[in-house]
Amino acid sequence: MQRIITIERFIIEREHEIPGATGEFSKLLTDLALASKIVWREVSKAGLVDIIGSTGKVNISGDVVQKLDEFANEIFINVMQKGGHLCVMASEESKGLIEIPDELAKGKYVLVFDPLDGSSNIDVNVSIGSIFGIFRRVTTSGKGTERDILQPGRNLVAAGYIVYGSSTIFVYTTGNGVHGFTLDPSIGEFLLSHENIRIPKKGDIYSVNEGYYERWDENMKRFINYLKAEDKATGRPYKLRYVGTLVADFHRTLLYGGIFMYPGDKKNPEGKLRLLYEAAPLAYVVEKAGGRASDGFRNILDIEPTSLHQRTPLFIGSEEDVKLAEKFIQGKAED
Ligand code: P6P
Repeated sequence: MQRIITIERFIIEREHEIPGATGEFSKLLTDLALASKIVWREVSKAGLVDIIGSTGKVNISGDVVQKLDEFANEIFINVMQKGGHLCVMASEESKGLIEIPDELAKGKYVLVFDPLDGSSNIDVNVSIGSIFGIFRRVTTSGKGTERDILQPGRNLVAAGYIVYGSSTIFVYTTGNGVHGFTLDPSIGEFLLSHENIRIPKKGDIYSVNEGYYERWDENMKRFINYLKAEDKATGRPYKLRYVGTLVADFHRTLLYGGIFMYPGDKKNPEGKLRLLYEAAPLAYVVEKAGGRASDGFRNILDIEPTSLHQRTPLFIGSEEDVKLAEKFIQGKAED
């Protein structure tokens, strides 16, 4: 019988691998697992209680806020601020910095997160998810500031995501391998199910919203046409898979290989996805699994954020597929 390891046990056993880590870092990760279990509980019964449907409000991204969005945001803030490990947070659902209340202890870490990604899919029972990234603070004491938040993904010390789907899985890395834990609802525990995930160097699946084809520039169109062309020697045509929830499309890409894309276009030159709490944490995960993430020209992890909610084009997945996308996007590829 395979050894049953809970995420808490796994984190403690691996604590020694993180340079300078104290128990504080492990507790931060286990708090995230707790927060995601509470979100899962509401997401899994969303169809049963009057939590479905929109609040009618609009968040900073201009998306209509679903009640579950607000609930998830409040849960992550509530659970994470009490742990005493953070000096400041930032969330897709919160316009500005999320300060730690004066009466609560502050720590040396910073949390950036998207509490519920894919909220437009909530009402049709399609997988949704949460994304998080953890930095060490750069200021020395007191309340955290924007300087602590606006760090490039290269500075992350941990990142991960949760997919609330046919099963619920918590995937994270602290730089030493990428590990997945599947929730056993009967005991309310995340159990190790995917140790040391490695993304294939090349895949045969592409994931993009082709509905925007006419908005793309010629290089992007050429790349998609290249992937769809018949050529056995290079494993083409690729298959198209697109859920419409970043976390679900990314998780499939991480396990099966291939490439997920949300490019800029004529209407949205920077695309739709957010750098700080969507692209950068997933870029950190994919790189630790042997993959690559780019905005078409630069590694996502090297981009210095200048504002909390700034967007970035995103090409993420198997190293060979992302590098080929970059060649097309930069106009350097032969068809
Ligand atoms: P489109 C969900 O609303 C989201 O923010 C991401 O999870 C997803 O990848 C993207 O938007 C889908 O956007 O324009 O294809 O509907």
